[in-house]
Amino acid sequence: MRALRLPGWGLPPVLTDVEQPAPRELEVLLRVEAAGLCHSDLHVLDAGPGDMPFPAPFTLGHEVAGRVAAVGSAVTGITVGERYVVYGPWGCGECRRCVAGRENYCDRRAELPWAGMGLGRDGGMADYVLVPAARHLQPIGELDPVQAAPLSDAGLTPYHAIQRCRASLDDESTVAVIGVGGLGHLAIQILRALTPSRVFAVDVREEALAVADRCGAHLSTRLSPDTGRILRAASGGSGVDVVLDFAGSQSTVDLAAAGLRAGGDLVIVGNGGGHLTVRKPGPLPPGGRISLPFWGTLPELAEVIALGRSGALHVEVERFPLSAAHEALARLRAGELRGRAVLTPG
Ligand code: FEH
Ligand code: ZN
Ligand code: ZN
Repeated sequence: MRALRLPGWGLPPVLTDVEQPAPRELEVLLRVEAAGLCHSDLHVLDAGPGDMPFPAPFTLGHEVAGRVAAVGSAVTGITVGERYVVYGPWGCGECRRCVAGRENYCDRRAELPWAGMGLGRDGGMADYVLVPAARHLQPIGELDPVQAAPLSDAGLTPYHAIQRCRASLDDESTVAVIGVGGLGHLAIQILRALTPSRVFAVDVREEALAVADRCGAHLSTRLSPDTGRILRAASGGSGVDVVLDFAGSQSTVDLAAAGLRAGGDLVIVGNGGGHLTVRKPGPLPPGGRISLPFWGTLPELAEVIALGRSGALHVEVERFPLSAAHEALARLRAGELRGRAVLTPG
């Protein structure tokens, strides 16, 4: 089978032929129909030896959907030929967090030689992917796998971030979404579907702001030195109640802190490396809370897929055959993609 592999840290990815795995005991083999690209794939490709807490080589791809091709001898409840999306943050499977379906916060994460599917373990930018356990599969029914795959990361990550502050969002609340890419455009849709809050979108690209408008943002504004003032004015002078920063760069973290309302939530999702001094008094308002959410939980993936199947979420997708994976990565790196790039091996 074909697979896009990271052959070693600091080396370019290669599309190569590898042996097709056979599922044993509790494993499930999925024929991949869609594998999304993520900025984290670029972080992995740019990492040098020791930068990531897991070894190379491995096959990339942590945002995957497809049909079950075969099951191991001990698998129950999974139907060959049925379509599923894969929950990607595979944990140890035994600690209290994993047993509760919160494998994204596995208590033994530091001991594991992987961070998840396509992150130290072979992922789904390939013709087939081996899934370690049936619990990692969520049925998608009639949902297009090209829509479902991005929901397992670009959808699940903002959903999880929003769930953590959703209780405070009422019809007088305001939420700023900074970065309207693969995750940001779905964050806007999730906020509009699940909360009465007003949503303000910020990005550097005009075409991304047009996507934000299509996704239901009440205001979309281009990132500039004036953005903090614009957000504060749009929120009636108090500042915004929640900032979801999908870039996590120094400029966006600084903007987020400056535009946050007293008692507000600053949620840093992007891995852009921006940092903030947390001190009293300091750049954050009184009562300000910071969270650094990572991916999402198994139950939340089922909720996101249900939202997708209800028609409440539409993923802006650019499709590429697996053979064009390098072109897709180059377009992602150049910031030229509209929405999410999805490889379709079939
Ligand atoms: C994956 C690996 C490491 C950091 C962040 C991520 C996200 O793309 C997962 O949603
Ligand atoms: Zn990702
Ligand atoms: Zn665990």
